[in-house]
Amino acid sequence: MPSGTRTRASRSLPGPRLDRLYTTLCRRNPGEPEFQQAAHEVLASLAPVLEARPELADPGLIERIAEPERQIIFRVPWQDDSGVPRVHRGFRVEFNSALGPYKGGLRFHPSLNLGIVKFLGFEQTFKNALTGLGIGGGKGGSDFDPHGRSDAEVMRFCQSFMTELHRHLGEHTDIPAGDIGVGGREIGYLFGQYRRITNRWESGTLTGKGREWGGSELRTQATGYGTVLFLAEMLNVRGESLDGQRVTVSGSGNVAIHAIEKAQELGAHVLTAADSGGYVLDEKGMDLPLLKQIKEVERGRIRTYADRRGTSARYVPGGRVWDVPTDVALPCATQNELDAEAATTLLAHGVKAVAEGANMPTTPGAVHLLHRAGVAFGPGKAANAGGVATSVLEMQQNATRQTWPPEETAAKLTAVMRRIHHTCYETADRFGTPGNYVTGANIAAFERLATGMLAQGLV
Ligand code: NDP
Ligand code: 2IT
Repeated sequence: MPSGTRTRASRSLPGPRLDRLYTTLCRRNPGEPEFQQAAHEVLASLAPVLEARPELADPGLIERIAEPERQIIFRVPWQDDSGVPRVHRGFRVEFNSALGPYKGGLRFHPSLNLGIVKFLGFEQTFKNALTGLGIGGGKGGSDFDPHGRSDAEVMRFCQSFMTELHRHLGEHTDIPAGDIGVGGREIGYLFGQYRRITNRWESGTLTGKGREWGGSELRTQATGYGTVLFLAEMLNVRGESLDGQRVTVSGSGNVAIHAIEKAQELGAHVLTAADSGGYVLDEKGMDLPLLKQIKEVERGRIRTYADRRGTSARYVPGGRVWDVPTDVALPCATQNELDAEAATTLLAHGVKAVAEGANMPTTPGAVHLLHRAGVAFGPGKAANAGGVATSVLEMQQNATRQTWPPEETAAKLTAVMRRIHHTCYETADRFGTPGNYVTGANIAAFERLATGMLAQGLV
């Protein structure tokens, strides 16, 4: 399991007022280290903007930004293939709707709990604000584990999950999508149940749908592609490109596979992929058709890749891809997977850039080391925003009953990633932290969110 979450006691924020806010937040959200960590990172970025724009420095405002508007927890009863009754817990945290309807993915993973959903919803709120699009933030999911379950079991689970969740959704209210453990198959079952219960073809209520029934071109690829497009922008600022660079990727799910695809398209030599069991290192570069066959078609494990690939690849059980010498690291699996020890190893090998395909995969200690060493670091709320931005393209097509061709969607995705990069870069510069995409992303998102909330009477 990922490690490296720093304890609350080891952190302090600039300024006694922010410090007090953080202390209160920890007291009111006990036992939720990921949520505390995500909130800390944002609060620690805000001092320059609160000083420069006193109209946004209302402590009540920041307190409200850190408090979800609504938290829904529900029972999900279902039956497995042997007829055994099972029960799991469902969550939807509707975090902030100042800028648009709640928008964010659903995660099915046994580790999921309320604190993790809150961290993801909080990150999503800032990510969505940063896109400049009209979407608020939310997140949800369940502690159900789809690994090893039959299609029929996954279907029954999804139907039960939606039987409760549907009453909270709507194209103007709350629009889920996928995340870990939730891909095209699950979105299909969820949408089918939503349609059955409501008797409405309300395609704008879920994104990540199949292209034949309301989905958008490129939504499946968008998060991984977008992460690499953001990375290319960061390298470009430094007079470099991806061509010929060695890249290591963690994970082998939706985000990882499409990050590998885009990185290879731009000339990179991608060396690794991983899952929770270990990683593969392929000296010849990852064979993407083989990887897709194993992970997407067969829903198999990454060790099978080494079995089938031949001598260029080996499987390292229990290992971490960050031990492999690389120019660029792309964490695309889960939170806190790249810790200070891993960052130290990456730096010893001369890493130049890290872009987060996953949400908060890099621990605060690792981010600090990378920044101090001058490595280009793209935080998830900026680098992986291409997924949710393409969800908005899907919603736009649903609202107008249109289907755009792939080139049009691709051009819009490229444009949004460039714009997000520019916003982060320019904001970091403007607030005296040049090259720091973390402060740039947090301040730019905060400015938009705070302005919207204040104008609406802080509700
Ligand atoms: P998938 O379920 O498709 O893939 C997840 C991958 O990460 C799998 O290879 C999985 O391995 C691995 N993984 C999951 N949990 C752990 C863990 N605790 N330790 C080690 N490996 C783990 O999910 P996605 O690719 O969609 O999501 C990956 C990340 O990207 C997440 O952080 C998600 O929040 C983020 N993200 C996703 C977006 C999307 O559009 N899907 C958009 C933006 C961000 P295994 O199969 O062994 O569990
Ligand atoms: O973390 C994320 O941005 C997602 N899981 C995608 C959210 C979305 O609504 O497309």
